[in-house]
Amino acid sequence: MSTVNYADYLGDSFDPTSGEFDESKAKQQARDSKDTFNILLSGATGVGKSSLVNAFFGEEIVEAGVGKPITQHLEKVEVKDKGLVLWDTKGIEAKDYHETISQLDSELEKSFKNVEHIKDVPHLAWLCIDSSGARIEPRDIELLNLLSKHNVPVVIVFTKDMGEDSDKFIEFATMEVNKTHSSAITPRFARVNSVERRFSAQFLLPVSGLENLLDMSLKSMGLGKKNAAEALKKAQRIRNKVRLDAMISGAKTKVHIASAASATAGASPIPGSDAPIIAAIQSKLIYEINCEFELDLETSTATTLITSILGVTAIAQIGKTIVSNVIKFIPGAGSFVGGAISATTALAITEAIGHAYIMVLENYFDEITGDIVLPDNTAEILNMFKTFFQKP
Ligand SMILES: Nc1nc2c(ncn2[C@@H]2O[C@H](COP(=O)(O)OP(=O)(O)OP(=O)(O)O)[C@@H](O)[C@H]2O)c(=O)[nH]1
Ligand SMILES: [Mg+2]
Repeated sequence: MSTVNYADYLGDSFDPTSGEFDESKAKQQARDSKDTFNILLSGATGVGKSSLVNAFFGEEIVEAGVGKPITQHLEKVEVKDKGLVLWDTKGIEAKDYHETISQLDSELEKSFKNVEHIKDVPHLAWLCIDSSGARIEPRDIELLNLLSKHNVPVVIVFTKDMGEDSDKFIEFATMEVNKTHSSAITPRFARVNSVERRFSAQFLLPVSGLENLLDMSLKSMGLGKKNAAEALKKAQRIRNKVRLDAMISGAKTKVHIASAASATAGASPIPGSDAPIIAAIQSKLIYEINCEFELDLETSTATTLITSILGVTAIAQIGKTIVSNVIKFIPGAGSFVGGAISATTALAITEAIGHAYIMVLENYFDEITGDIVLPDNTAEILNMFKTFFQKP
């Protein structure tokens, strides 16, 4: 683990001269530091791209995002809180689709060249094809070639899957793609039905294939895109246990970084100068954990929680005697010497806060919806936090 200096960690959210902490800047930093999963969506109008995205990432996704037209044929939709960026292509079904493809080509070229925005490249593409279609269109093959040229892994998604009725076309289309497609990257195939459809009182075609699409998408990204794969696990709403594990793991990484940063503050030789810095680091850490768990940072519960949690740990009160009383609850905190918080102590307290807070959030995870649902009663949350925090 590389050690982060506290000044770098806090950036412009902390003013070392006045000792002032800027909450809103820290929140913004926490939001910006969340990894994103960037997915390129392609397919003709009406093929079911939006329905798929909504079913896969949660109902409100398409409306929630802020769309920004990049070119006439490409729109980027950012859903920051979810760590999700959609690149939505438009007009691929038009007769002059070559125009669309060449615009996409130069856009991809640009994004991969721009090293300053290296995070801002598509990690995966879903190329959507309607299962009820009659043939594979040449434009789909051209798109596939284009994506392969830029090393964007592709999952071909057969949408509106009607079970056995779709078998024939999908089998044929898969063969066609494998035959015509000449590239080092082998596309993967998935079939989905993203909208429940009722044919009669007795017969309902359920939503299907989304689990398989998730597994395939994760596989397609391979080892080189670990952060993006973790972001996908957090953003998806298909396997909630996978989502929870990814949120916990992301939050733990944030805890390690913040703990290391607070150790560098604890090592400060000026007595009394370290407490406000450590409190600022811990506040930012709570924001970061909230982001990992996709909790709204602006609710009153979130604000009350932070104040109360840091109140429990007493660092925020700067009273050194209170700190020394708290130390004995913290495993491995070491001794508390001469009024200054040692590097080891600072590290141990920050770790203890982080891990206790993660356990609290895990406790409020709803396995059905995949959301963290906090009670309005912050005292209840705080009591749980205290239990975890003081547990050796
Ligand atoms: N039964 C069923 N209907 C679907 C499915 N996917 C989409 N639809 C329906 O097909 C229509 C078009 O779906 P959209 O998701 O809007 O398609 P789109 O690709 O986003 O379309 P554009 O944004 O116009 O390019 C809607 O009426 C959907 O309800 C599916 O998997 N199964
Ligand atoms: Mg759409």
